[in-house]
Amino acid sequence: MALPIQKLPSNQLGKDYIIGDLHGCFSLLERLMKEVNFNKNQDRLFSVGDLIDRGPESLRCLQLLAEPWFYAVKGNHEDMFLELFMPYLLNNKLPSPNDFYYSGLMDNGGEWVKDYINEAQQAMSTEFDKALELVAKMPLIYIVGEGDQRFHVIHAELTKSRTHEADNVVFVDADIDEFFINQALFFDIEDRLYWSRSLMKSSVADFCYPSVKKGLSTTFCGHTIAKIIRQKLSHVCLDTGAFMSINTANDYGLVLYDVKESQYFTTSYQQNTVRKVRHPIAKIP
Ligand SMILES: [Mn+2]
Repeated sequence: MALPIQKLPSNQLGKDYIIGDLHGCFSLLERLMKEVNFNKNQDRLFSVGDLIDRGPESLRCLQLLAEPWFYAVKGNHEDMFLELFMPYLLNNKLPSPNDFYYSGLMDNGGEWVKDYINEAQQAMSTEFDKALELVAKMPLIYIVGEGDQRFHVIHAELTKSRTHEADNVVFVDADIDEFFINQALFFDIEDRLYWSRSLMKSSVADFCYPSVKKGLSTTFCGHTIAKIIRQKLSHVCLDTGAFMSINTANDYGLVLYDVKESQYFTTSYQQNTVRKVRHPIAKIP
């Protein structure tokens, strides 16, 4: 059983990169990794989760979980995926359209799983089985490094409630250290870790949340799509809508953030080039 909250030392040898929601957009990731000359022997690639659904190569993205340099937290899409496939994982019972979680996954871009059903054998394909086991081991939070090097990787938000109270609205490092010791989150905290948009979504948030929360290290996240990276209460949202760029010529795309150099690389299905943008993260002085 893999631990839900995991700690890693800072990377002394190479670089740490973080990618926004992949949603099956494997070829965009490949392009970005090539551009930065990603070194599989010393660099690390963190993902804010949502590897699957909506884009063209969901299973290929899940296969990244087998790589020793790849670290992804569970997104709400992996959570929905696991809820549907848990009976299969435990008892080899294939999901059926009558299952409680079935339409949830299908309505959210999960039709790709049907390609891997082997009806004759009443089983999923071997490659799917392998990926499913890896998803079941994904953690919810990565705590990386210490002191002013420290950062977190989560899917959505570490919010204390669903409200928009400007004060005391997010957890801080000390709380997260306690989560680590307990290796557990209350159900509602876990739910908001997957689903919350309190900080990133609302226009309300634009005027009431400063970019930094005292006591909370930089917390990379995804889940809420916008055309730009946003920072609120130390949460840095990297979801710039990779899959949205398949059908729209707008400025959506996949972002790969380089922690050490404070810059990001971005590309989309509408362009063959990679753009590099300097983007320092605001910190408490
Ligand atoms: Mn997402």
